[in-house]
Amino acid sequence: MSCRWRAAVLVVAAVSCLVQAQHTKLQAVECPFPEGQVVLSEAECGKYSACEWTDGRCHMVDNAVGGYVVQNDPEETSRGFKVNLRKAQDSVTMFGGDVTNLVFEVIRHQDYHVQVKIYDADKARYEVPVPLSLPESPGLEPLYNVSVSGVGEPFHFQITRMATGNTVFRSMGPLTYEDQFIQIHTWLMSTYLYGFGENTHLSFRHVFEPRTTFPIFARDQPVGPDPMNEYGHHPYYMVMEDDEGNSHSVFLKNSNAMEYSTFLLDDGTPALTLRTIGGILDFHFFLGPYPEDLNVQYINMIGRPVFPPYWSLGFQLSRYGYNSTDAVREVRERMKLMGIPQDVQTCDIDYMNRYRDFTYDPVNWGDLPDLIQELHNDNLKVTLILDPALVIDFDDYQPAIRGKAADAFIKWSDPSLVPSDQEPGTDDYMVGYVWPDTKTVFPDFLRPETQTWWMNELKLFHDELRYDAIWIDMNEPANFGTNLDKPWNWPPDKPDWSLKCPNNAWDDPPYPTMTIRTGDNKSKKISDHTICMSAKQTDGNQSYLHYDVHSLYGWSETVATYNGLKEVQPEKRPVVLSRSTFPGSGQYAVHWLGDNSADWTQMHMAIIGMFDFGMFGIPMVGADICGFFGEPDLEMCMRWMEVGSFYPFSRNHNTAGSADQDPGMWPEVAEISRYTLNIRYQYLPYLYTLFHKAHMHGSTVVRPLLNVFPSDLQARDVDDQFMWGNGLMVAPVITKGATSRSVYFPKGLWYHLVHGELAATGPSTQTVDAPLEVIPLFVPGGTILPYQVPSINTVESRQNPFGLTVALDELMMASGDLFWDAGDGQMAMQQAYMGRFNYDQDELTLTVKHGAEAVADLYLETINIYGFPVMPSHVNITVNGNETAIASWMYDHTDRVLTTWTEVPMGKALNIKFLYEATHSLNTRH
Ligand code: MIG
Repeated sequence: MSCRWRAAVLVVAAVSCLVQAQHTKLQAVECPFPEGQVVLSEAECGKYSACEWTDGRCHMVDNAVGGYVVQNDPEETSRGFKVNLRKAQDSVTMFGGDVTNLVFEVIRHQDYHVQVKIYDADKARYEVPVPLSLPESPGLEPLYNVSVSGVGEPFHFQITRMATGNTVFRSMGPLTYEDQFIQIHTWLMSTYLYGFGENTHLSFRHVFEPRTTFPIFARDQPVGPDPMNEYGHHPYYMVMEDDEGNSHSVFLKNSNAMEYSTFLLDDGTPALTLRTIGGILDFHFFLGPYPEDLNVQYINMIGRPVFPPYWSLGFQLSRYGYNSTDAVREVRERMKLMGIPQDVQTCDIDYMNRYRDFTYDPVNWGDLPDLIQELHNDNLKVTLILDPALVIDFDDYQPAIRGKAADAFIKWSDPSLVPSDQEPGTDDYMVGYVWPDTKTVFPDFLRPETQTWWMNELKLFHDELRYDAIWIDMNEPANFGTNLDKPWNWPPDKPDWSLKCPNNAWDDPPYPTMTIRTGDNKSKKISDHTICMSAKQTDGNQSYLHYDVHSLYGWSETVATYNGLKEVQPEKRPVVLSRSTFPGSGQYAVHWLGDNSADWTQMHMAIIGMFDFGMFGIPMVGADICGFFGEPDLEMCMRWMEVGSFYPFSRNHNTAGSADQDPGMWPEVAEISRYTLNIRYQYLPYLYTLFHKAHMHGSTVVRPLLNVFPSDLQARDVDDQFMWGNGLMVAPVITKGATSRSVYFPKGLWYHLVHGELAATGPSTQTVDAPLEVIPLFVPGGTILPYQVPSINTVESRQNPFGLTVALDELMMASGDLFWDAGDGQMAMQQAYMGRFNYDQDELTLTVKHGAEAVADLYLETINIYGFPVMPSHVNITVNGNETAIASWMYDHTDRVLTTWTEVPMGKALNIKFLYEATHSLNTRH
């Protein structure tokens, strides 16, 4: 008898195998405790009726006792089915507030996408107000089965991949569903688990042994090696199920504070626990089948990434604590003197007047408008930072005055909570303290009025300072000293004060999650370093507790800022750099990985962070090159500039008070940075094409090897090498003192990018030379990378001749494409250029799909063919069918690289034939 209940067809099936599953020993499903993950005493365990002490361990009671019972046969709905669940035993609880009646609902979307919601049958609970793109009607041939236990049985559900029978989700043990504690466990098909964030992962692939728990909750938390919750909130993971590479991914649409634990059951089966302290269980399952398909499927639902303007792919320089316009000028001169490419100059909070948003320091930054003009004249763009918190000066500070008029700020959820010492004029706003010397309020960006006010402030500010991009920091939101005597930077001449959160269910939830005991959490509260959970926010229709929408703060500020920038410069693509993100943020924002340190491990973690954010739909990402905190030595900064030259978001940034670390500081670093950034700038046309694809289709830009080679088991553990698309592999040295490194080459031919000699035939692992000045870069056979002669900035490089790097595979074939447009402005597809390059045997063709005008003045001049077997006797070029003159060619016998120089328009169909002596065979490769 089948134990599967297929969602697509309403059949109520028996559940024999599901019942069986209930009897599996579940000692490993430990009870969570507010005190910590490990409960050592029986007495402690005994406080919770949902837990029991057996074999020296505290674990969840059996599903039949602690879970829910299925009440009825599945009821068909337009898109799936529903069943009602009831708590098995009312007295069994973790923290109380158990929801008695639940609905388990399956909603079919695409064939590869099914949603499962578990919610309170009697009362609406908070649901995340972030929109998703869902299809109007479901697919007809789902790749999945969803089955649920039968009437009267303990509730349990399972999703399988029909083609293989692989498990996608298989709930295990009791479901716990309390007002402020929801927990579900699942068996996993393998330990090839990736994703979840924003966290500090030491490896891309997750660890199961020992049991590993990470919190998720937006938090101003510098990067470090412990499992910590960082700035963003991304409950999204992927599992690779089998050797073929079949994979699924799961999004839990929930914005409350969460945790996930990975562990092995006693029999070695991998398992996952998900916990959240509010909202509902709202899962989206994707069936791929391959990792890159999953990204595309998920990202199309949450929103495809913003298309960055071309200039933002150039190198960016920043630091906290330039402290004057002259310091910026000095650094800029250094960059020019050293000939290091740069496109963006960033100013951090020190440009502001007393850290007030929308102002600038009249003394040290008094000529900031001139500096911006100088930088613009120099073909650079300027990014300015803004913090969300605004000073409570409602007498003299216009942005706050206008904000108050718009009633733009976050309030206490109840007037009785407003502290008695509240400053006059602050009404029932929640008042905190961040950078400015006066207390602050926090805009509620969910409110339409706040969005309008913010837009207007951005406009007025732009009238004064012609910024090109806005960096929104501190938007977790960060508040200093919450619950402590006073903030660390509190003015010493004032009596101690800090934002103190009340003692109530929201600010002291029964299970505050691991966020309170990891990282820098001094008050051991969920509100530590942020505002109180008892704040109230509203979107005009509905009000929300900050407890629920805390992790949406950055997202909401991002949307407001993006829309504001569209108003400020309608003819430009908005560039918003946000620290806090939520699923969907990628439609509006780019991201950097936050406050890291000058540390070799963190150089590695940054690659993992880029992989994670690729999964989260925010491909324009990078870490602070050379480290934010701490001071790198020459070697570290050189290695970091090498790898950072290949971050999509490539920015060197530094904290206040530490020594300058811009690449011009050391002549050696300057020289190597010039060299590696020139390679970046050379291949920017390729990177830009990848970003266009990400924007149009939801594909990733930086890829882990497993996305490109999903059935290669070895590739699944590689997280110290990364790819740009499928066509370029970066294998940086991120180890102190190393002068070589081991590189894993998946199947196929791999050439050294720069000189074109064959590096490896994969699959193989090779030790590659990498003295201090070398970053190993490879191009796989089969690829054509479009490039442009690099220059000191993208304004110049975009005028330069094009070239092609053609890397032949074993069959003498290769292909690639190029997207090209004005590089900024609203993308007009009919005007944009799309060229397709194809190499087959001895013939290279360029097909112009559309937009020849966009490349009107651009020429293809150089073609480098890697793996070319013999010296050609003749090279014949036709452009649009007419023969044209060939300038010259050169063949390097040792490297087997053929280079031809010509000058043909990029906008016209092109065909190049390479003719050989008949005696030469094409199969001379070894
Ligand atoms: O509390 O604006 O992550 O990049 O330089 C520090 C000053 C505030 C944190 C950001 C960092 C930025 C810094 N900011």
